[in-house]
Amino acid sequence: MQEEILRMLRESKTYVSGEQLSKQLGVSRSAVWKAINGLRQEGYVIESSTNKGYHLEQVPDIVTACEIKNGLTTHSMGQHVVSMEEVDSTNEEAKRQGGAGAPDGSLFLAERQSSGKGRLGRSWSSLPGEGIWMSVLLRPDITPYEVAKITLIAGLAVCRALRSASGVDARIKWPNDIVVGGKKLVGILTEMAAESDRINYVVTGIGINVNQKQFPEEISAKATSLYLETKTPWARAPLVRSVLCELEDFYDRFITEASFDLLIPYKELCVSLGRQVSVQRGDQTITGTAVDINSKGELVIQTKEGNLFPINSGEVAVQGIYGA
Ligand code: BT5
Repeated sequence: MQEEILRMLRESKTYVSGEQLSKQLGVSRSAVWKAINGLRQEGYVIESSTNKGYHLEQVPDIVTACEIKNGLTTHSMGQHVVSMEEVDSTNEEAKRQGGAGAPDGSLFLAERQSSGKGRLGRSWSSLPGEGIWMSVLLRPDITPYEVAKITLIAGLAVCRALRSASGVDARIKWPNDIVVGGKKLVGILTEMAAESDRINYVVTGIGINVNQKQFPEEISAKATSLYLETKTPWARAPLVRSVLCELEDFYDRFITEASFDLLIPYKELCVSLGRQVSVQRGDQTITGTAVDINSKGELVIQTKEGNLFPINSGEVAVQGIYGA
């Protein structure tokens, strides 16, 4: 009922009377009053006047299902939303629910992650309320070898969404970190469950630093947030919607259009190309220039001897970007 009341208050520019709300929803005036108080507790500022009724003055910066779905234009991404106050990791929750049959495009969000995960067992700083900690569950009909492309799609979609929503000069560090001015704004962790050559599901976990004014000391030299880049706070729900729209657009084209070449828009935003890079392969360090991304989505490194090495995973240090 809170959702319905919120919708009616949003649609009305003036006050909506308690009577109107109770009639339309078929509930008592005191039930309306209770629901209004519930919304206030979530942070909505709702003015009430004895004669005129209720008026929505201010919407809080929260990432509840109700806020995400308000104005969401996708057909699949984010149509099923699980929003939590706290969880170990939204990727872990997506995997649990993915295993239990949650639909394609399901979105898992949390205000706080107690064990936010990076790659290779690293941790992801996920302070409450300051960032977007989200995971999208996908059920693509592709082979496990093609999942690397989903990783690229996620990076491209998030990069485009943040560029157009906030104006920051976000770029992609291959395969899917998003950086601004050499610092990390977004981390993406893609995981999958597959049996031999069949994918059960893919989980794309996206961590976006939004309103942090500072970071824990161990990452402060390499992390940045939209707030730090623009000096303004950002409402998170509209950013989530932009990410979902871009993600759906690229993902649908990837799945349905045989001629869609993801690498064209990807390379335009990829900051790794043309730079000096190095990567560890077993006990060998390959150093050279990142010259291309091939059709498998691998980063191609050319050594000074002219040898070409395609890299499909691993930690690539890019000169001029954190960690290098
Ligand atoms: C990543 O790992 O960049 C993937 C991060 C994915 C996070 C999302 S949040 C929603 C979903 N649920 C999860 O549990 N995870 C996903 P990696 O490339 O391994 O980078 C991790 C490293 O980045 C750490 O070792 C730190 O040095 C640094 N780091 C940690 N927190 C950070 C932050 N908030 N901003 C920037 N850098 C951070």
